[in-house]
Amino acid sequence: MTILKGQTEFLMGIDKVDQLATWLGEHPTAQGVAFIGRSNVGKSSLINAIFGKSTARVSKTPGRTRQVNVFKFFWLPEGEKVPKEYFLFDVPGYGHAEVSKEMGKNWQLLLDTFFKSITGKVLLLNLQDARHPLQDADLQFQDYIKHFELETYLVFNKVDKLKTQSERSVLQKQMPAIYERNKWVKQIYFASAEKGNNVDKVIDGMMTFLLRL
Ligand SMILES: Nc1nc2c(ncn2[C@@H]2O[C@H](COP(=O)(O)OP(=O)(O)OP(=O)(O)O)[C@@H](O)[C@H]2O)c(=O)[nH]1
Ligand SMILES: [Mg+2]
Repeated sequence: MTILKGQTEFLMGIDKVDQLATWLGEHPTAQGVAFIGRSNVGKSSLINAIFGKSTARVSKTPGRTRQVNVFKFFWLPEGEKVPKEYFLFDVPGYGHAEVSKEMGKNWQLLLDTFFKSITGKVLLLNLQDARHPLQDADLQFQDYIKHFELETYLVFNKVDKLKTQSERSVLQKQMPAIYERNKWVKQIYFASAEKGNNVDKVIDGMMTFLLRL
């Protein structure tokens, strides 16, 4: 069971609500995965770790790409000869303090359009920063996204940045609250897109979801 790395294809970046609605209307049965999370949390990095180097652009300037990026990826289930085709969505998230009100409104409409139309056939991978779990923007996003009843996995990324014992124990202490607050999500991972920790586990989780479709 493998994702055919290096064969993931960028299709388009969509920043207009009409265009997104049209695309979704033309792909009513789109299956796949969507990555969403605060700007700079490591969505593109995790996508690259899973789908092959330089699939998505990794930026050091947060919040530049305010569009839903659509990719196509291929996956060869065990025992099959022909790869299956799925969609991958890189959705640069919420928490851009610096954007204008107008841009913010358009963005909210894009998100509404997207989450309303993707069916139970798209798995949501919500990334958060392992150093700062349960931030306001993340909690607000979760309160919003819960209502769409999409299957959601939570990935706490950048665990490699927890270098000292005391940094790690801060996270340990928050564990009960993290699990309590996130009872509604299907899986919780602690990973590093950069160093590779638990990326294989995230891939396994994705596969389990796709196999069930
Ligand atoms: N140490 C460490 N750095 C990471 C990790 N994941 C991402 N980064 C770094 O964090 C920065 C942002 O990563 P991106 O993958 O561009 O983040 P993004 O969520 O796609 O950001 P936007 O596209 O702006 O929403 C880059 O400098 C990455 O190298 C990680 O697991 N560990
Ligand atoms: Mg990105």
